[in-house]
Formats: sequence, structure tokens, C-alpha cells
Amino acid sequence: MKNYDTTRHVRGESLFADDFLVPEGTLFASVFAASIAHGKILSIDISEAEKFSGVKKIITSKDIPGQNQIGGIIQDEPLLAENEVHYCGQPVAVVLAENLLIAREAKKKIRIAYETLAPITDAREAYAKGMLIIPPRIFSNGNVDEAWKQCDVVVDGTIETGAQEHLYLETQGAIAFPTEGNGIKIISSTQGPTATQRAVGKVLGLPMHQVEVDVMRLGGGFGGKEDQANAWAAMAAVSAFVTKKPVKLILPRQEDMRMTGKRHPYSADFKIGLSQDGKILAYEITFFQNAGASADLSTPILDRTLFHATNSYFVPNVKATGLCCRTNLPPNTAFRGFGGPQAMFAMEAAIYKAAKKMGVDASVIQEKNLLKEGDEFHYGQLAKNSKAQACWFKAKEKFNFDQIKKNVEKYNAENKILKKGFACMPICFGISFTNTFMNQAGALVHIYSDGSVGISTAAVEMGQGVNEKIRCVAAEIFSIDKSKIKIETTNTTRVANTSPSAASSAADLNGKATELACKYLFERLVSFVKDAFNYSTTDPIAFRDENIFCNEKAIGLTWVELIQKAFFKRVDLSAHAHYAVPGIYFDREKNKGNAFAYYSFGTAITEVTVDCLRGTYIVDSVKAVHDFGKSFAKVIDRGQAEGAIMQGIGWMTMEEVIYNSDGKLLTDALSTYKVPDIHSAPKEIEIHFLENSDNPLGIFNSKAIGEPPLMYGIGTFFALQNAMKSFRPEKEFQFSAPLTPEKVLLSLYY
Ligand code: LUZ
Ligand code: MOS
Repeated sequence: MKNYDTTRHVRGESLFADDFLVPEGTLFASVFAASIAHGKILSIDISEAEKFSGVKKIITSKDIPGQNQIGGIIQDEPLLAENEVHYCGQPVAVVLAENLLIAREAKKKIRIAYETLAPITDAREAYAKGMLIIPPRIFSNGNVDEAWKQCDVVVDGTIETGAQEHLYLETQGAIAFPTEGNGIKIISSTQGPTATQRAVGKVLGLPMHQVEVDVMRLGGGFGGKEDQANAWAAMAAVSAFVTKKPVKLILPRQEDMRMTGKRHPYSADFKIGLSQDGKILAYEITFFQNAGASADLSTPILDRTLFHATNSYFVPNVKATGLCCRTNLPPNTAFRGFGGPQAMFAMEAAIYKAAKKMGVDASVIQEKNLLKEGDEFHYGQLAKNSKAQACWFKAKEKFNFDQIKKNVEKYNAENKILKKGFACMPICFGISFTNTFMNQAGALVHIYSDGSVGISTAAVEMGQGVNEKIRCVAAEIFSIDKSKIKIETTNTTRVANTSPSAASSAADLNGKATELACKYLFERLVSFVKDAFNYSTTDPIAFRDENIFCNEKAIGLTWVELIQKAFFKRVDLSAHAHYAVPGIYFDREKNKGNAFAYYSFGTAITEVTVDCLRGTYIVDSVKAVHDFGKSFAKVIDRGQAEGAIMQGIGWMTMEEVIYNSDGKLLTDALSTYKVPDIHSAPKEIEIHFLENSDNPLGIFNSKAIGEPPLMYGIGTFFALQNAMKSFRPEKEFQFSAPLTPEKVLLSLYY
């Protein structure tokens, strides 16, 4: 299957925000940002920069016509700093010039004076100083305090996980055009066109109908453009509004890395209690989330951490506490997994520590505690249609787990310096936005009079293949060739009040809305055929391969002929539909409810080889049995799984975001921030589609695929630690990710 965009991508014809032709007179923007992490602004002098030849205007907070506020959930984030700066890289001013070079040069002439304040970069330090963004959140069931007494084994410990740079190939950016009547139109690289529209409306002081946001496609988002695309669109919008000129603002890579938030670093304290035979009886965990300087999406991300605190296991007594800690880092944000990966890493660490104490392989404990059908999560939802065990046992059998174990033991007995390790990683990921109201989408389907079809939805194509999936849905219902179907840009004037393409849900939600709209049209056309040909209302009409059938016999009418006839008979050939996920709710006071439409399951087995002299390693293989439901776009789904695994491995191993104690990002380029390349990819990736899985709440019975497989990457961390253990059996290793080669080496010898 070719993706919708394949041909244009290969030819370099696909348009991204930076590629759109702009009219004569467009201004180019460069963002001037804070160079310290915390301080009071004593003065800003833009006079020299303003005099720079070719500079048209310098925008500061004073030029903002509406509110200087872009906080989506909590109103704590100014668009441009006013009196204080709270992180290094915080936007302060926007230089507008007739070309980009001038804007960048002129920026160097801006003078700013600060009174420096002490920055906080660490979540635990922020907590100790009372810097919580919201009060502690607690999800619990049973009674952990009582349960410890019944446990035969209790261990506790801490974990650390690092940040992660999104590294979308296309950096953040937007182009803003002033429109007639003081409105604004924006081409934005955003996952959430409505959120961008709302933020722009707020800073311009305009009603939403005066703000149009249009999105062609993104060169990747990964969560980084769920909320954080808004700022750049809003800066471009204010600039265009004030100058009455189109304004183009595209971040250079290094500024993107410095100015935008990342995956949240977490630190956590865990305590786990088990019976002698390996049943987990109690689990207590406190998460310190490093939110950065503003809330952004930190609070729903923290909720997802608490939802996924027990990963794929049933635990009868749980107390999970989440602390959203304000620090002087760029506001951290959504990133594929949305707080889930950090929670699952902690749970696995607790199991590994318990396994070590009990002298068993972690897989023994993992296997004993997998979610069974109908097990209750600590927030009250039941694990219906649990495939946790099905995936686990299929993976063990299919990939010959016992043989892997034997091979690794044999290899390690025969090799002194090179050591192999393996790990099983089961996953369970809830599918739905944790904010119930966000689980809705819309679609607008036009059939044109020549039989071609144009579809608009809320879904944003960012390389994940959602447009191809939506095209499959319409092609299936109308039974027409996919070449007849065009997926239009995502535009707030065609489909309004949209949720971002996020939470792995874009294909489900927008696919379902498209399915509904196509079905409305199908029913309308069927009635028309019956009328026009005098069939009875009960005659079964079917569309197959662009021909119309009645009672299984072709009636001599093609799709195109049908549409032309219907048009001349003044049949409405357009339909809008709205889809809202049924049956979900969540009580935010009690923290109980059916938060998710369904769960995605799977198990991966990872094998690695560590060079214990050098600390370097290779990932030999990642083999997974994953529950895709009934996949109807296998190549896309497999691609999502493989890409997510790679991204998860990167987060767990080599991707290391480093801020110094002044809150300055040291890893602000691809020379210092290393992401996995083909050399560090697993030598073998095998993805097996779990059989016999059905899912009525997913589009065409499939399951969401964007995020869940990322968490297989966690297996690589524990496979590496297992290899290290066979080199240094007596050592206690830290659960501190990323496990870079440097860290491997240091922890083997120091
Ligand atoms: N975004 C969001 C998400 O706003 N809510 C969510 O629950 C979510 N989950 C995963 C990824 N993005
Ligand atoms: Mo997201 S982490 O934008 O699904």
C-alpha cells in the first residue's frame, strides 16, 4: 500500500509550511529570546535593531492587541515575556524584516538587562520549594498501608527518566496573512488547528470566526506541535496584524531545540510488595514531573502517568501520587506516550528490583501479574477484552523465548567481555484523550458532480498515514477507486471545534466521522436510485467497484453516472458528520471512571549485546506481538510500530537532553544530541499482528497505533541492564535512563 503522499514526497513536491509561496511584501520574522533561565527584565533596548536597514518592526509584549496569554489549560504562559523571564529560550521580541538574514542580524543588536534570579532545573528541588503547578494528584485503590503487612517481599527504590527532543524533521513555524475586515489567516505546522485558532484569537482579541487556520501536512509532530505550535502562529499573527503584511516565521533547528519543551523528565520513588510466589499485592509510587516554566499540557500528561502506573499488570492495592513541579526549563509538553512511558518504566524497574531480591527472572513476575479479562484498574475501569496474556504467550511461543534465554546464558558463559541480555516488555495503553470532552471529531464530505470526492476532517497528516486511512474508509463505503478521493487540508472553517491529532486517536475519531458522513451520503444515493428506477424500498441496493447493483445484479449504472443523475435531480451531495466516543467518563474528584474507549496491548522481546570493555552496545533484535485489532492498513500500522519502537529505544538509550545548572540547553544541535540512526537500529525487528482481535470502537475494528509501541523501547533498557548484570553480578545498577554507552561504562566500573 502506498501512502497518500508517497509520490509527492519522493518528488519533493509536498508542501510544508516553509514551502508555500508568499506574496511580495511578506515580512520575515526572527524570535529574540531570553538568554538566562530566571530573572527580572530591567530594560529592553530595541533602538539599534530598529535602525538596522531593512528592519520593518520589532514586536514586544506592548504590541499585543489582545491578551498576552497562550496557556491552553492553565493561564500561566505569556506569549512574549513582559517583566520576568522564566526559562532560557523564552521569547521576548520578534524582529520583522524584509528578509530573513536581516532579521537575524538585527536581532543581535537588541540589548536586554536582567536582574538574575536563581533558576530551578530539578523537579525534586522545585517540590521542596513548594513550586507545584497544581495540588498533588492521587489515583488509588485498595489500601497499600494495610497491604504491606501481607507481603513476603517488599522493595523500594527510585527511577529517573530523561527528557526527549521531538526532532520533527520540519521545525515549528507559521505564515500569517491579514485578511479583509481585520481578520487573519494562518498556515501553521500544528497538530491542533482549533487550539491554534483559539490562541491566536485570544492574543489578537478577535472572535474565533475572524481567525482561519489551515494545515496542509506536518513534517512530524510527535506531540511537540499539540500545544507548542500555537506560540509561533500567534507571534506571526500579531506581527501580521500590527504591520498589515503577511509574516513568515519558521524556527531554525537550533532555536527550535532551545525554545521548545520536550518530553517531561521524571523522577519517582516506588515501593512494591509481593507474595512469595510472585503476585504483586501492593504498589506505591510518587512521581516528580519536571513541568518546566508553564503548565502547557503537563497536567493531563501527569494524569496519563497515573493511569498507566501499573502498566499491563493487575495490582489490587495501588497508591500513585503525581507532583507537577514548576522549574525554569522550557515548558515540557506532549510527546508520543504522553506521560505513560515514564510510568511504565517505573513499574518495570520495581519488578526488576523485586525479581533480583527474589532471585528469579523478571519475566516470572511479569507473567504472573498480567491483566486478565475483566481485571479492575486502580481507577475503576475494567480491562475488557484484555489481550495482555494473549500477546505475552504468543510472543513467548512464536519467538521461542526459552531458546533465547538458553542462547543468552550460553553466550555469556562463553564470552568474558561481550555480554548478551534480553527483556520482555508487555504494554497496555489506554486509547482516548483522558479529557473526555476531547474525544470528538468531524468530517465534511463532498461528492463533486463528476463523481470525484473531497474530504475534510479534523485530522492532521503528520506522516502517520491518517489521510490514507481516511481515504480507505471512504473508498470502502462508496466502493470507488482511491484515486477518486482527495483529502483536503485541515481547515478550521470547514471542520470546526476540533481536537488535536493526538492521543493516537486521529484515525479512530476522524475515520468514524468520515464513515458516518459517507454513510449518510450512501443512504441518500440509495434512496435516489430506488426513486429514479422505481425499486421498492426493500430492494437491496449495493455499490461495488464503481457500479450500482440491485438484488446482486448490475443495473447498468456506474458511480459517475449515478452522481451526475443525482446532481441533476438536485440531490444534496455533501454531508457533515460528528463522532463522539460513546460510554466514556471520568470523575476528576474521585479519580474513578471509564476513561478509555479501549486498550492496546502487546509484548516485545528485546535482545542486546554489550561490549563491557567499552560500554558500547547493539540491539540485536526487537520482536513483538502487537494487538492491532483488525488492521486495514497493514503497511502503515507496521511502519508506525517500527518507528515508535525506534523512538522508544532512542529515549531509553542514546538521546540525552542536558541542561546545565543555569538552565541552559547544552544539547542544542544534532552534533550534541544523538538520535538513533540506521547503525543503531535493531539488527532485526519483527512485528507479529495478534490474531483474532476485534475492536468495534476503533475504525473498521482496528486499534490505534501511534503511541503504544513506543513503550516497547523500555525493554531495551532492561535488556542492557541484564547484560551488564552478567558482567557484574554483584552490582546494584541505577534505574536511570537514558542508558547511554558512557553511563553503561561508568556503572560497570565505578
Ligand atoms: N493529548 C491530550 C494526548 O490532550 N490528552 C491525552 O490524553 C493524550 N494522550 C496521548 C497523547 N496526547
Ligand atoms: Mo500526542 S503525545 O500529541 O498524541
